[in-house]
Amino acid sequence: MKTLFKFLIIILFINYSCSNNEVGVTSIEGETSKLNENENSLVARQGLKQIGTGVMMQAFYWDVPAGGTWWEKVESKVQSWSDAGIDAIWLPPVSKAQNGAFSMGYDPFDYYDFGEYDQMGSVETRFGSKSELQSLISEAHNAKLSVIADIVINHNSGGELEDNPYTGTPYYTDFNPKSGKFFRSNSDFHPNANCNSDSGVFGGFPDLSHCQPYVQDWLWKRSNSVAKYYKNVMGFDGWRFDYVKGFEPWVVREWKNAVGGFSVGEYWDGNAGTLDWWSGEAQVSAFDFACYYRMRDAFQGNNLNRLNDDMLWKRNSSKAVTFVANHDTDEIFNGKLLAYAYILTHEGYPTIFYRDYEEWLSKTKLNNLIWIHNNLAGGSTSILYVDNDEYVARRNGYNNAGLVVYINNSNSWKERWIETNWSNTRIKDYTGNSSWQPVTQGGKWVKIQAPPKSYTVWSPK
Ligand SMILES: [Ca+2]
Ligand SMILES: [Ca+2]
Repeated sequence: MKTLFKFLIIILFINYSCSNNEVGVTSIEGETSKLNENENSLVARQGLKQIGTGVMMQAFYWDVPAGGTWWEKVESKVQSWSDAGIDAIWLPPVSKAQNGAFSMGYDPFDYYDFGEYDQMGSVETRFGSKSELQSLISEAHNAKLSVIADIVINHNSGGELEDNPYTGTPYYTDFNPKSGKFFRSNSDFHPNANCNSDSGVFGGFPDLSHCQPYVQDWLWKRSNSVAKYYKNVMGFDGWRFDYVKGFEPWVVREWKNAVGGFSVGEYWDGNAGTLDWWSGEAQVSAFDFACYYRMRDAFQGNNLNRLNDDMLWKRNSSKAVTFVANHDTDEIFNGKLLAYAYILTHEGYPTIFYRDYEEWLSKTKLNNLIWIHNNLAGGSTSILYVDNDEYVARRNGYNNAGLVVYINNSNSWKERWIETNWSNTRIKDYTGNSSWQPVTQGGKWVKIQAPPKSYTVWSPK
C-alpha cells in the first residue's frame, strides 16, 4: 500500500511539475516533500555536462562580502560560466558555523542549517539563506553545471563546554544543533574509548572521531546522513574534502562509495608521490599541490625548468585537479596568466579561481584558454623543449587534433623549430598572440613563435 501511495505521489508530482515548474514542492509536507525533492533533483541532474570534460570554477575566495548575498551573486553568473566552458562550480561550506554570519564555513557547527535556524548569532550564513542556496543549485543545474560541496569533517566548532572523562579536562564538545540532526558529545571526538587520535588535528578545534559508528552513521551511512542529505535533498553532485591530512583516506573512500559523485581532496602537500599515494588510498582525485608549487617556482621564481619536475598529473592525470590559486594560497603574481595557459593546455582537471576570472585577469583571455582546453587539449603530453625562459609541450590529441603550447617568460620575442604530429599542414595560433600561419614540413617540423611574457597555442587551421 505504502509503495503504491509513493508511486501515485510521484506520478502526480511529475504531472504537476510539467505544467508548473518549481511551484509544487514547498506546498507538500513531510516525507512526500522529501520524496519530491529527491525526484526533482534527480530529474534536474540528468543532462549535466560530464564533469572533468570542461573546467571547474572555484566560486568564492576568502572573505567574500558578508551580508548573505553571495549565493545570489554566484547564481547570477552560472549561465555565463557554463557558456564559457565551465562544467562544475565549487561552493564554500554551506552550513552554519560557529562564527555565524561572518564565517567562511570552515568552523562547522550544524551541518543541516543552511541559513534556516537562528543560532550562532544569525539565521542566514555569510553567503545567504537556505532558499537562496537551493535557488543557486537549481539554476546551476539548469545551466548543466555540477555543484560541488566543500565538506569539512576533520573538526567541529561551537560546542558548549562539558566534562570529558577521557582527558579529565572540560572541552567544547557538547553540540546541540537546532536542525535536530547529528547531536554530538565528548565520545564523538578524540580521544574516546575506541580511538585516541587520527592523522591530524586543526588548531584547537574538537577533532571529529570517524572511527565511532555513530559519527560514520551521521556523516555518510544513514538515509539522512550529511552525505545523503546533501546529495538527495540539497542536490549536490560532488565533493571537495577539506583538510584530508587530518584523517585517514578510508573516510573519504567510504563517503564516496556511499553516495558516489566526483570527489577531490585537499591534501596540502607539494610532494607528487604523496599526493599519488593519498589519491590511490582514498580512490578519489586530489588537488595537484605539486603542480602548484612547481608553477610558483617556474613563473614567480622565473625558472621554467621547474615545469620538468614531478607533479601529480604526470603520475596520474585522471586523478589530478590543477589550480593556479585558491582561497588559501595565491603566490603566483608574475606570469599568472602563463600559469593558466599551462594548466589549461595540460592534463588534469583545471580549476579557475573566482577572482582571477571575475576581477583580476582578462576574462577574454581566460575564456580563450578554456575553449582551447575543451576543444584541443586532448591526449598524452610530450615536453618538447624547456629552459629558464621557454617551455614548449605537445598534446598528442584524443578525439581532437591536439596542440603545441609555447610559453615564453622572457622579455623578448622567441621562436623555435619543433616537431608536431602533423605533416604538410597549415597551423595557426589559437590565442591570437601570433599572426603566423606556417605550414609544417613533410617531416612534421615547423617554426613557431611566442611574444615576451606570453604564450601561443598551435593546432591545424
Ligand atoms: Ca540573503
Ligand atoms: Ca583529525
